[in-house]
Amino acid sequence: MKATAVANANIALVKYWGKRNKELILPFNSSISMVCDGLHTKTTVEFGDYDEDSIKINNEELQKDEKDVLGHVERIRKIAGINKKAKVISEANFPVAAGLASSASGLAALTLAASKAAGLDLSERELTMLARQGSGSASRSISEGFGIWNKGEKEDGTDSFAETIAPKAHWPEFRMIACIVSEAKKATSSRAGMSQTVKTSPYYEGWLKTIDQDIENMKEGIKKKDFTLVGSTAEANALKMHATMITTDPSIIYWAPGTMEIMHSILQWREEGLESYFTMDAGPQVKILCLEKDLEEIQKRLSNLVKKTIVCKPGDGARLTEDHLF
Ligand code: 2P0
Repeated sequence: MKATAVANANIALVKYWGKRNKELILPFNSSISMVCDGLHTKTTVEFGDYDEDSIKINNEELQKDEKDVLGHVERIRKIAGINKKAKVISEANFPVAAGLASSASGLAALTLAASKAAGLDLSERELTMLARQGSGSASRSISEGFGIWNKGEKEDGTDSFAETIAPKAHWPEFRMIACIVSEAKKATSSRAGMSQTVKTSPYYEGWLKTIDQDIENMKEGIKKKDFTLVGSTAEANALKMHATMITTDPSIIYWAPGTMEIMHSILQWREEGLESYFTMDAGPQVKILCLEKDLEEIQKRLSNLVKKTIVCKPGDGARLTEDHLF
């Protein structure tokens, strides 16, 4: 009863920010993302004769369980109808809880590994719905390439699943450069932050009103490989989400001075004809969207602005491996 899974992080091009149902994790709006080759979590799960559940993430015992990782293990155990305790070891190859979607890759890998170890054989769609209940964005780390998490309409969440819009081979020239502005853990978690935004931001309704158009533009842009449409839609969408964060009471400002410096530089470079776009999540990191042909020049210019960058292409979905961590 042991299995290991690897799942990549994903970066939203149309963001998820706000839940209509917190227990089942059902979002107010659909979101679109790219699975990031190179930002991954590997997780081994074993159900056995242990006295209690134990979880180690990056060599540290799980302390603050904000995502209720143990609850997610229990959810999977119930579905499988087993009662053995779990040993879970998980390793990410990038900074955790700093706005690089570590929970997405972590919960996606845990969902696949734990369900397999528990003897379940779920379809890809079922896996996305189960991962969603661990962490919303994890639903988008199950399937490969560019994907959509459909918000669904039903109260029971059975139509709120993720699926691939375009496989990774559709647009191999697409790049995302994650600029690590700060490795400090963020002050406001995305779970608490989005709940507070829904409750208090006067702009939240305005955000929701514009999402359907963003989703349509993004789908079309990806389908046609129209980089200008994808980049400009993603950048505007990220700015709208941050406008709702900034106008939350109390205000949530995820940007650091280094974040702004990169944003301004990208705007300047575009004026000069070097096309790239920025997007930011619940943290100070800037993710730059560009095409392979411009990567070298952008990296050269970035070397004066930020010490650490990670370049990702469209990546694989979650997969099982025999290479166990214990
Ligand atoms: C996203 N984020 O679409 C957005 C953009 C952060 C900003 O999904 O409460 O960790 O576990 O469902 O998935 C982060 O939220 O939140 C997130 P929960 P999650 O990528």
